[in-house]
Amino acid sequence: MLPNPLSPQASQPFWLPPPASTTAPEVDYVFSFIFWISLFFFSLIVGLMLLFILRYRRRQGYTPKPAPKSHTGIEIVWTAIPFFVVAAIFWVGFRAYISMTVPPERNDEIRVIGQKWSWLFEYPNGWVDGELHVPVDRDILLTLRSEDVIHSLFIPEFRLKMDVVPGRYNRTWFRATVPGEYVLLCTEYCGTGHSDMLSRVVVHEPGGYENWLKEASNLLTPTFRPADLTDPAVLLTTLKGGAAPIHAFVRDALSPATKALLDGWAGGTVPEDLRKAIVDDLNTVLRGEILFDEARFAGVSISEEAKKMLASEPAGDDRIQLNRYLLSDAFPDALSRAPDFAEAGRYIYERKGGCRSCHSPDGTANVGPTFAGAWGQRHAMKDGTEALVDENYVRESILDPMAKIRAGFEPVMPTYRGRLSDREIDAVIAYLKTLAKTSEEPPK
Ligand code: HEC
Ligand SMILES: [Cu+2]
Repeated sequence: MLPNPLSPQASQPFWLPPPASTTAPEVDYVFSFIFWISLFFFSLIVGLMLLFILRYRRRQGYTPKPAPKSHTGIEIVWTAIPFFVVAAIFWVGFRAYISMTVPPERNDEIRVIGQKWSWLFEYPNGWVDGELHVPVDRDILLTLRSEDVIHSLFIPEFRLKMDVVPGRYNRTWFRATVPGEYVLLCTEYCGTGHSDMLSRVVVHEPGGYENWLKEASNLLTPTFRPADLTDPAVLLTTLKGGAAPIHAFVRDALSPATKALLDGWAGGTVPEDLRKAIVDDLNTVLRGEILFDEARFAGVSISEEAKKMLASEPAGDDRIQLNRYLLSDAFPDALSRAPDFAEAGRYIYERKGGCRSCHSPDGTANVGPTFAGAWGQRHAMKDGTEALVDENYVRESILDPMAKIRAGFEPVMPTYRGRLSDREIDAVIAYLKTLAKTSEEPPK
């Protein structure tokens, strides 16, 4: 009997990345099995060869005796042994192959799209993201297709590898066992940007995946967002002191690092890292990750909605709602009900649209032109004409990239027609506008 590859005693080669899926021990077992058999026969054959070279070398004054022409016994042995060895390798490998290719009946399906040169993951609720997020200990079915050439999805810690072929769907599945972050890459050479075809796998703790998906796909639905924290007056009066008691709770919610930044700020222009730290912290509050208790609000004037919510011991979505009420009480001007289009646009640029793999935000030329400072400029086109980078030009570039080709670049941008909605294109435009700001310009 072969040892069960799933047993804890299954050997774990130290030179492989730590396993993080249920498939990993099976694959590692096959790997070790073949490795040790090969090593055994390698040593045996090379060892005997060296021994025979020494022992039966030609010596002076010695005539070799004639060797037998054939020996049925030996021939049976050297046919039978390899037969059983190869059959055992087949059995071990085939068993692992079957369990890798046949998905369990109950699973969560995520569709994977490979394209030059990025990955897109489509979740059951329709949200498309550039990263693969999955819950721990659940069976995930991946249905893979390609937009252009052959790619191959590889997650080393999961021992998961599947080709992504144009014109057909491939399937594979896995069950992640260790929460954390892993690298996902393309292992089929697919052109200039092949080595940039990297992404992240995030394995969430129980419950984290649902929260992430809800938050991610909420991006363009109107919510409270700290829209105007670039206004120094708002920050000064509300956070640095001398403000109404309601602001104490917001200050409490800031992380120690943010508080330190805030204390070090002497007024005037709000530095970008401080603004970002505050926006990040407040978004944590908005996501309901911080719970405020009723006692804290004694003598503080808050809205009726917030009072009602506080009294009802909110959980889940209600908690998010409560924090929104409280934040809007604290920041009547700094929070808007409108979605933050620029922030959403950055998300589309980095993840959903995968624009980042070709367009840089910082001035470095890539496969495509950089977006830094592009807004409002006149760009030379291949056909000798010029185009102004404005709403219509960007929209046309996204939906019909071949209409105008920028001089000095190849016409390789894929169309996003049917893949980005009008609202999402608006968001990308809002994001491009933020990249146009130069340092001399006063913050809006
Ligand atoms: C595969 C690489 C690639 C991807 C992905 C890509 N682009 Fe492009 N893009 C290009 C190239 C190359 C050009 C220049 C040639 C041309 O004008 O078509 C370009 C041109 C543009 C231009 C005109 C730029 C200028 O300076 O005139 C805009 C705007 C643009 N892309 C927006 C986007 C957006 C938004 C996305 C994501 C939703 C995106 N691109 C994704 C390769 C890409
Ligand atoms: Cu690829």
